[in-house]
Amino acid sequence: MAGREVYVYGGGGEGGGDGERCHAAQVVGADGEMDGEAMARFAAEAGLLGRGLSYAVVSIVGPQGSGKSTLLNHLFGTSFTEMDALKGRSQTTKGIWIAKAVGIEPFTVVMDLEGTDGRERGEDDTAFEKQSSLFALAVSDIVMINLWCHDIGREHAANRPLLKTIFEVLMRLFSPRKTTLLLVIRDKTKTPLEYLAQALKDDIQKIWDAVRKPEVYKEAALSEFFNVEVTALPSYEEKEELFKDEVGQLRQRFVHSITPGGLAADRRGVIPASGFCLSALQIWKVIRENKDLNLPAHKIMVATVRCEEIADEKLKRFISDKGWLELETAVNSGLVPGFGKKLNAILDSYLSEYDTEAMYFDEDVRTAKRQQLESEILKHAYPSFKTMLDHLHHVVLNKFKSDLEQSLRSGEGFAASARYCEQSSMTEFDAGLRDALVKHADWDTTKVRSKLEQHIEAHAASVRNTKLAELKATYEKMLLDALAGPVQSILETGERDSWACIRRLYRHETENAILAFSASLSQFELDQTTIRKMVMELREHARCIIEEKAREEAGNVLMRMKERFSTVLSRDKDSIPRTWKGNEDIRAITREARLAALRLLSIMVAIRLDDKPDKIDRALTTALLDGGPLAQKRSIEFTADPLASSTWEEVAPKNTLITPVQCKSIWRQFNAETDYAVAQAISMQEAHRRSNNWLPPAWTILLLAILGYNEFMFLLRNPLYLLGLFVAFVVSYAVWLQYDITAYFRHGTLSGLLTITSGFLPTIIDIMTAVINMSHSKKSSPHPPRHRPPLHAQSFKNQAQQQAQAQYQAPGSMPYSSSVDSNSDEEP
Ligand SMILES: Nc1nc2c(ncn2[C@@H]2O[C@H](COP(=O)(O)OP(=O)(O)O)[C@@H](O)[C@H]2O)c(=O)[nH]1
Ligand SMILES: [Mg+2]
Repeated sequence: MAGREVYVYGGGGEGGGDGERCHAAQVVGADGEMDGEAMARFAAEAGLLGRGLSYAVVSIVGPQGSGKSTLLNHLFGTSFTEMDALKGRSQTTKGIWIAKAVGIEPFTVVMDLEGTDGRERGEDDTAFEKQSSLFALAVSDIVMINLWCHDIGREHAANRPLLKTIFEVLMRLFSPRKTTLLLVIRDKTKTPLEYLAQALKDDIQKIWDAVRKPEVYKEAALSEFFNVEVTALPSYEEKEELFKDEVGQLRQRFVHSITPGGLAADRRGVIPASGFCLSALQIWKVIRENKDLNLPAHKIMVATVRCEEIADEKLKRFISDKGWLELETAVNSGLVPGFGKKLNAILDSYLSEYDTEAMYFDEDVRTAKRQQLESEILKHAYPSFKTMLDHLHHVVLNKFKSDLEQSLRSGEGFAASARYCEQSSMTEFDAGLRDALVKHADWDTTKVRSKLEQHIEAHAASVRNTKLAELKATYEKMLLDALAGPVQSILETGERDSWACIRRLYRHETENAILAFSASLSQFELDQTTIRKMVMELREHARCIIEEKAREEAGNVLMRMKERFSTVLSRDKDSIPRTWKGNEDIRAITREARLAALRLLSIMVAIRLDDKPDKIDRALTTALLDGGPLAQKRSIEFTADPLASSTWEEVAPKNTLITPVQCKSIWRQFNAETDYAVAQAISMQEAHRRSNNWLPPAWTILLLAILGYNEFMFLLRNPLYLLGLFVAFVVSYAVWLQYDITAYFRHGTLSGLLTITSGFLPTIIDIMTAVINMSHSKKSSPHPPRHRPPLHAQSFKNQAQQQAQAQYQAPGSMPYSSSVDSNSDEEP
């Protein structure tokens, strides 16, 4: 259907407004289709949409050509097409027309319906007549029924089937709205109106009673559905002026028709103006499909659709709202103070717009759709809120970190600082949260909050661990400084009470450290188990330091033993180096030196931090020092060697540094490497003794002098013998110079003499050659070169080599891989 719109400017007729524009449109065409667009355009342009409930709908039904359009145009200033009086009663209006009443408050929608008597369309069109009548009843507050005065009381007048039709279709509206039926008697006669009205009302009652009604309305009174009003007008054609006059009066009844006492005051179930078009469209659709029209359900439907439309429009406008877009952008780049308030303001403005527009729709529907709108807007805003929370999380966590650092730097205790900083951070977070929250949003922030708490706690824990590690390291270092040096020194001295000293030192230093450590720990407010564990670890660490030191010293035990041995051997009690003069008891000194070395070994064999007495010292002395070859022989026979074991009886394996068998091996090596020093001492003593005895005893010299006096004098008196004596002296002196005579005689007179004799002839030849050379060339040196280095120099070199070799061998690896001569453990 091609909708046609008519714009008429009022001013024609008495009812015409002063220049107000009259909007009109044909909404149902001859094809019976409703033009929704034309309807919507009319509503928008005429300004119906914003009227809420303050608008009224008036329609008119009646026989074709009964002057309906004429009446409407005169009443409302509209311009519905009227039939040309000269052409007679032929159809003019087709379908349904709609227009705005000019100059009438409230907004009044006027509907002109196609003729309803079917004179030209025949019976087939009854359906359309019924449909349009039903439509008029469903959407109008006031339905005017046009009647010819002369038809009143006539059994077969045109109005009877019309009224019957109206009442019948009315039954198809469930719970219909209370409509005002204004019966307009046209071409009134002189019969008084009261009489006519009564006759009409009786007539209507009769028709009402005769109408087939559904069960629910069986007993229903006419007044439940209709306000019946009657009015009469003079003939427009014959008494035009009078007609206009009375129409003018009638018009006044349409002014404020919806206020109490007005023509349509009793109306019910009004659709808000913005839903009018939709409602009309839907009603027409239902009627056309010949379905029953459930007005209350229809009302809900209209409310639902309209509220949804309004809500959608608000949501769209919110999404593109300038303020919101700015807020959204700002949030992306950081924390926005007053986020919640700002968002709230924008949200509220759209919600209140919604409220205004949806005000007259069904409350339940309206509220539900409002909530939907709100939650949609909040859903749209949620990512920004989430970003805000992320910022807040970040800011607060950073604040916590810097606060904690500052507080710790200013010397506050850790636990107190962490607690205080966490509290203040969480307070700040909560404040930020309140600032960012939107009034009605049920956004769950507990997860974010607990996540922040977790992060704060994790950071605090990591700082605490670092601080604890630092503290632990400090005390460990302190213990290392306090224990390592002294322990080494005590072990080096190797006194009998070395371990007692170490124990005292260990206890004293450890207790001191633990006392201070515990005091430092108190600021962390740790639980007792943790404190106990940490203290135990520190104690254990102190123990480890000592054990490590002891192990290190045990590794050097052989070297230390040899040092100790050579110290005791080579120095006397006053630490003065010994000169082996021959009267020393080398055996006793050696034993003493070995005993000292053995004590050192016995100290090194085990860690004795537990104050348990042991017999290691005695076992070692018995087995190694006192036992000797005899004891060993016995041990082989009876396998009762106390050192033939890899554990010490009283010592736990973990505390063992040197096992008994290792001790044996070390002792063997020790002996092998110290034997030479003893042998040297002995030979030095002997040499010293001999060096003092290489001349014959004094009494022999005296005897020789007495007995050989004559021969001696004879030699001195004979010059030839004197010369011979002189030559012999010169030769002897040369030989003395050439040899270290005392060294030869150190090993006995006979061997000295033999050595000298064997070298005598070559020496004489050498001397002769030298004398000859000297006489030939005076450039020659007067002293012949020494051929051999002194004997003792070689022996020292030997000893040094042996010592160096020993130092590479740790006791742990020594016993079985030792290169010690298996015979060297025999006591010299
Ligand atoms: N007798 C009489 N004729 C009228 C009256 N009003 C209008 N008419 C005439 O009736 C004819 C049909 O009028 P119209 O308004 O087009 O009737 P509608 O078809 O019901 O809209 C026109 O020729 C009018 O001049 C009236 O009050 N009395
Ligand atoms: Mg007409």
